[in-house]
Amino acid sequence: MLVLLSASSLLTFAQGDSTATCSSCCCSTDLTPSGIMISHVHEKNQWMLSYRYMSMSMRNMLVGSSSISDGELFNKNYSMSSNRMHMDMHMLMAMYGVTDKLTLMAMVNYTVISMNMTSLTPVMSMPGMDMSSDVNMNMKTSGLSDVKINALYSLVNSHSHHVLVSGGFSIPTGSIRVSGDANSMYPDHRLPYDMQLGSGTWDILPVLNYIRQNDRISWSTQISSVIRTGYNSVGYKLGNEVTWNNWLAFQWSRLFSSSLRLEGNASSAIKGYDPSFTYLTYEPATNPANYGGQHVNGYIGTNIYLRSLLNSKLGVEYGIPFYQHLNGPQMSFKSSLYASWSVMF
Ligand SMILES: [Cu+2]
Repeated sequence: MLVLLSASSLLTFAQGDSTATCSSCCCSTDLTPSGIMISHVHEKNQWMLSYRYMSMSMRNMLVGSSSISDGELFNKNYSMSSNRMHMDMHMLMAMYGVTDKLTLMAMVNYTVISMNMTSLTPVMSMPGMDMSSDVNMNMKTSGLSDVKINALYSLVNSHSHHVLVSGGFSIPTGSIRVSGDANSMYPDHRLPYDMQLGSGTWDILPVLNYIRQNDRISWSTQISSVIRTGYNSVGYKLGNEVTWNNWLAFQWSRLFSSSLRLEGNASSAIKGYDPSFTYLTYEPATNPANYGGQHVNGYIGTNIYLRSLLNSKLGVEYGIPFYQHLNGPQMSFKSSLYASWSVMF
């Protein structure tokens, strides 16, 4: 059945049907990979709903681009080391075309974060200093994260060129006061910055996006940023961020496309601090200077288009780092996975 479907779609494709569908309905032929949230506007009165799942893994600690051993960490007066961290995000998004040029978008996130930690104890029997890991601990947070609202405006929307600007806000709905439970490593004490669910500040989210669309090949470049407007009620602000995304996608048939994406990101350290950490300096994640840095990630992805099912688009994308230079000691990025499903009506 599937083979028949794709064969028939290849035939329609060969007959030049793709140009007709593209001008009338851009989302279904939008080859944008799963990890890119903002790339298109909708026609007037058109709705899009999507669910997106992101899973991100982090491993081991870096200072700059080099890994740091537990012994070196101990020499820097830290007595805790994080060896792995995992973040799952469930995102629900709605888009609505107010006019053919202006689209509004809202996104709600539910986040689950877990981190494994080891306490460092020197072992004196060895020459130099070796570390034993006698206590392993786990921290977990989950809950609603910051809600994002965006307005997308199409500057150019011709058959082959798409330029849009987007402006938005991140509303501080996610908690910045999550504490550890009674038998965790932070009993009734606030968890480190990276375990909190929100930024605690109103953040500005500008995006400039360009897509070049040919018959079967599309490519895109996008610059986006997160600008923090002030300090949160705890007393700090997360670093500002700028991200540059470039992707290239190939449409094999009306059902199926593949993509390659390169993402560069730079962010600054946390400014200010959480006063409850003043005497808790044994863990790298409680130091505001150990945040931010630069990274370049590469992604490979695929999309499946099921037009008969409410113009569905299914996408999966997987990425690994090519370069990381982190203010640290800070845990490094290991991999991320995106999966998304969107419908249009
Ligand atoms: Cu959309």
